[in-house]
Amino acid sequence: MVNTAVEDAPLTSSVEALKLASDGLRGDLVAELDADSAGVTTESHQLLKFHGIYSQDDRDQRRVLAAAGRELAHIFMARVAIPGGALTSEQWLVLDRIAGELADGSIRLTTRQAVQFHGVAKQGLRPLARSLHEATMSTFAACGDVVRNTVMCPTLWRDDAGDSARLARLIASTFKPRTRAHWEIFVGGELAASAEVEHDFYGASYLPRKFKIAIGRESENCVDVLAQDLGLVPVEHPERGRGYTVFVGGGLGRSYAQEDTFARLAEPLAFVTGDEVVALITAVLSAYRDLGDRTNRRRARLKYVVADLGLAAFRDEVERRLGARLRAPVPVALGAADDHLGWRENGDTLDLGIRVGAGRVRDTDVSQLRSALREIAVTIGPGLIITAQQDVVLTSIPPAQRDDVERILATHGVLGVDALGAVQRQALACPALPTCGQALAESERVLDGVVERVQGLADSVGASRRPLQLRMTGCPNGCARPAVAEIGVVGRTKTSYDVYVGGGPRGDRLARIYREKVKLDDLDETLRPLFEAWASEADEGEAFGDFVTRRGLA
Ligand code: SRM
Ligand code: SF4
Repeated sequence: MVNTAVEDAPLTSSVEALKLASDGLRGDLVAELDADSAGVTTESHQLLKFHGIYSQDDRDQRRVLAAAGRELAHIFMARVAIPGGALTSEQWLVLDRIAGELADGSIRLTTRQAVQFHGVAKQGLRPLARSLHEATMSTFAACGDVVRNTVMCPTLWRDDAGDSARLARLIASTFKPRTRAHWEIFVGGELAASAEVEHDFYGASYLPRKFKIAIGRESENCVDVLAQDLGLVPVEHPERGRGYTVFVGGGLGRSYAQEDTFARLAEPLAFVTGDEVVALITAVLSAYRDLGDRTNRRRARLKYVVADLGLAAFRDEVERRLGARLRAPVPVALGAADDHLGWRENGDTLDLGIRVGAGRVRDTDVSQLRSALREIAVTIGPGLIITAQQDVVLTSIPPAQRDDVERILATHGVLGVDALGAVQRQALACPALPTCGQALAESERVLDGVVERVQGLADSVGASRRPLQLRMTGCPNGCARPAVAEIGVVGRTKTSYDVYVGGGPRGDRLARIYREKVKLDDLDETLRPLFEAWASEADEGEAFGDFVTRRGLA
């Protein structure tokens, strides 16, 4: 069957059957990639996700093509998993080349520190995978019912005696599926003589759904650690010393079509030492593998298992699988997220965080960020860390080269942090139209206008420079994490959005619905009463989300 609707199959049982019958995620992918057609079947669409690839269509062209009775404009999105978002300049240059030669000319930094390529043709998927492979990168398992890209606060790459950095890499390697299908199919490796045995924690049908892990800092929660299936925060235990408080059961997606779906913050489960983390995650995964809902993909995430069982019963389940009692978690009080922008000292060198609007690195008439980063990578060669705010931090720049970096950015029209408006500085948006098959409304493409509107509102009440978190998505799946933002603008219909307020800079509180079905043209007037009250009545330095929550305005 040719895939015309690129959404998930409504019934999991079909996806579950597909996984079981896929021969280690192989299915018919070889034949499908070899075929002349531009798209793939529904079955291959599902399997490709495990390989980090989404079959999509250009939705800007959908209506015209359908009216003309023509086939959809098939394109593919490929997501590269990058643990903790860390890349070398050499790797960045490979991504840059792929963007130019095989994709739509852009590199899309994601809210999980990964990279996406949009607009890839089917024939480009194998060359793309080979180029990545040569630079020790891959799209494999960046999507699908597996452990996704591990997110980590950028500063943990250098602080924390390297413990968390080692852990991020260990988690990424330990929880990669074992099947060699990706290398056979995309990279041109040998066909495996016999099907390999998958990890115990996956089994042949993998997980009920995706599973997300982040390592965050207590002092500043830039990764939204409570929005994860499993979050880790480095802490000091009074008797056991260094280790992690582990949180479980977070997730932000919701479905309008299913009322018993909801956003949820993760709860503290236990304290573990660094060398106990992998065993604990394995036990959590095994509980999720067996208890997660495999009949309804919309309600299949770990958060529903934890919510339905209750944390205490879930802890019992994990202990049983671990064969040991869990220690009580060390309490964590999360601090406001740092955006990691601007120049920062890093030992004898410097880091520079650069704002990337909606994570889209490309060249436009206004600014040529892609060219600028390419020139910096070639001439200076810093490390790069993608942040969970869709931005990039250039690391380990010798102080003597600071001026060179600034000159390259300025000649390419890339704004320094001081030139950014307060709303612009933190705003996030998901890709939505024209690539996302689930988008109900625009997001990334209208972000600049929405930022301008909300900044104008802040200016008009005298709150110009006060930090403010605005996050926007084209549907309630919540890919830019609006559910924990101070202001969340979430696509409801083609032309209207639900407006949430009251999340906070610490990511420790869910936003609440404020107004439904708001037109973007009315957004500033809809928010005006809250802004006026904030400007005149808030305590010194009180964040917008904290204020509207304290005053019961949300
Ligand atoms: Fe997401 C599905 C983009 C982070 C919740 N997400 C999608 C898909 C693949 C659409 C689809 O299924 O057809 C989007 C691709 C659109 C495109 O054209 O590129 C998409 N999600 C993104 C990215 C690129 C948004 C961004 O602006 O950066 C992020 C990629 C992350 C990565 O690198 O792995 C992204 N998605 C998130 C987050 C935030 C996070 O993880 O920190 C969430 C909310 C947290 C959570 O998972 O609860 C999120 N995405 C979803 C959901 C709802 C899942 C749920 O169980 O509730 C879907 C829908 C689904 O899985 O069926 C979804
Ligand atoms: Fe697509 Fe945005 Fe919805 Fe995510 S939140 S599924 S990117 S429209």
